[in-house]
Amino acid sequence: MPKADQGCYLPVAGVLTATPQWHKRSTVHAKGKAGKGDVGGSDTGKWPRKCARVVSICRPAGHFLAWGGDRGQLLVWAGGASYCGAMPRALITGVTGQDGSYLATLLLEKGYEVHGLIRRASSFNTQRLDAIYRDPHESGVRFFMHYGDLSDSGSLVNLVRGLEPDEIYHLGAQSHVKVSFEIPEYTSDVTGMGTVRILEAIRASGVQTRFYQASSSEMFGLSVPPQDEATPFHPRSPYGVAKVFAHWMTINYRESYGLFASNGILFNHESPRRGETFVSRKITRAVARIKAGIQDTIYLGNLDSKRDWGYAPEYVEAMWLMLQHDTPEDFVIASGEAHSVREFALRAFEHAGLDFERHVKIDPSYYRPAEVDHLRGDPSKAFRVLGWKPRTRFDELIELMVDADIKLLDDELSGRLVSQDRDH
Ligand code: NAP
Ligand code: G4F
Repeated sequence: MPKADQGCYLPVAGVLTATPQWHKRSTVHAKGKAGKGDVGGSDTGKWPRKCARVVSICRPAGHFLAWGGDRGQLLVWAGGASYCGAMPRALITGVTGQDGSYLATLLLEKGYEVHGLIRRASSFNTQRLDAIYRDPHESGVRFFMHYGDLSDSGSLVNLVRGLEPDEIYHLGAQSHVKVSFEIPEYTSDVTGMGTVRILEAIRASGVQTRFYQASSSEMFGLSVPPQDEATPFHPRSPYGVAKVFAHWMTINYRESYGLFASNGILFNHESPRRGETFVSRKITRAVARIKAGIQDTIYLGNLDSKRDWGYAPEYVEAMWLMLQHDTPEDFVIASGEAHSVREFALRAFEHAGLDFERHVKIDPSYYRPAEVDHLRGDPSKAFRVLGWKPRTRFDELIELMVDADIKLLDDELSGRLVSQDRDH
């Protein structure tokens, strides 16, 4: 599939000290003054830029477009007298999920052409993408969706081969821990084998791409906090076991075939787009409903487990940074703080002026056969190497989620659109 033309960038005066190899992504070092037409540029007007990544090289050799930048902005250099520009292309599995929808938005803002894998459902499953979806018949569209399934190798091979993406973000999974105890075989297939199917699609097609695997803090399970990249795994659920398998498969393809493949070991991250049956969103939705007088009680399971909670839009920035790094590596992405489910609920009720004790009841059916008691990540490596830092803290996260659910409910009520809760 030909790449969409990104338009014309004016060449920038500068020297590229490394010779990019057209068949491989390379790191180039740029030196010199920013020229006219520079869309990046530093505060001083010089190119301090350590490196940029070559994303597209046009033959004859020597003409290329490089981009990158330490603040995530698009920097463009033209090597040689002329160049052709092709925008970077990304494929996202799980694009309809919480993270996929934020990542698609981020990549579009960065100038990518974005392709998302969606699975067939009997009703629309693309609500989280409403803000970025445009009819593909219109001109200038840069976001596309393709049917496929992580259990279907053929669809994955065809997509990778047909699109030749520069970057693949593999976020698709059966991602609910409690549900994974009820459907362990399916979870292993989609969450574990799904990763192998994509890795094999990359290998079989020979497409030069960078691969991101959505690994999880759930892999640490019983390991004592704080958990970092060197902490041993001890998963406690079929989901956690499947993620450990996928994590090691990603490393294996990196070591065996030289694939640029990185694992992001992300701790819990939430947002107003979080699935309604994860505990954070279940609580903030219930708070909104209790406040509006259409619900009285919320039933929860284990209130004592502790999680390291962050804000999803910031966590997808880390995914992107990992694939812009010079080398494929694994990174823990976390806030570094842990709070109990009880603290989360107390703060959410308090923010809405409601009494936690009056409205929260325990239902043991939400307990898990094996629990992960305490997750707290140490994200020092991501701070140091990627320059990534979380910005939204625990209280702020809860407040923004409660406020968003109150607003959403107001909107639904005014349109008489209140839907039924279907919790697991
Ligand atoms: P999510 O909201 O549950 O989204 C999961 C995505 O996977 C959805 O788009 C879903 O499609 C898709 N999917 C599920 N089964 C599929 C299949 N058989 N074929 C194709 N697509 C399928 O998850 P998330 O919170 O965005 O998390 C993204 C990834 O990060 C997941 O791999 C998750 O395990 C991992 N992770 C999440 C966290 C976190 O705290 N959020 C932390 C660590 C790791 P539908 O919309 O059709 O269901
Ligand atoms: O919100 P949760 O379901 O998230 P959990 O199990 O930590 O998994 C999430 O984070 C992982 C990263 O660590 C991801 F890999 C995974 O995909 C997912 O996004 O549960 C959080 C805690 C658990 O200890 C659970 O037992 O909340 C406790 N909990 C208490 N009552 C409940 C409930 N969880 C849910 N879902 N529903 C309850 O009523």
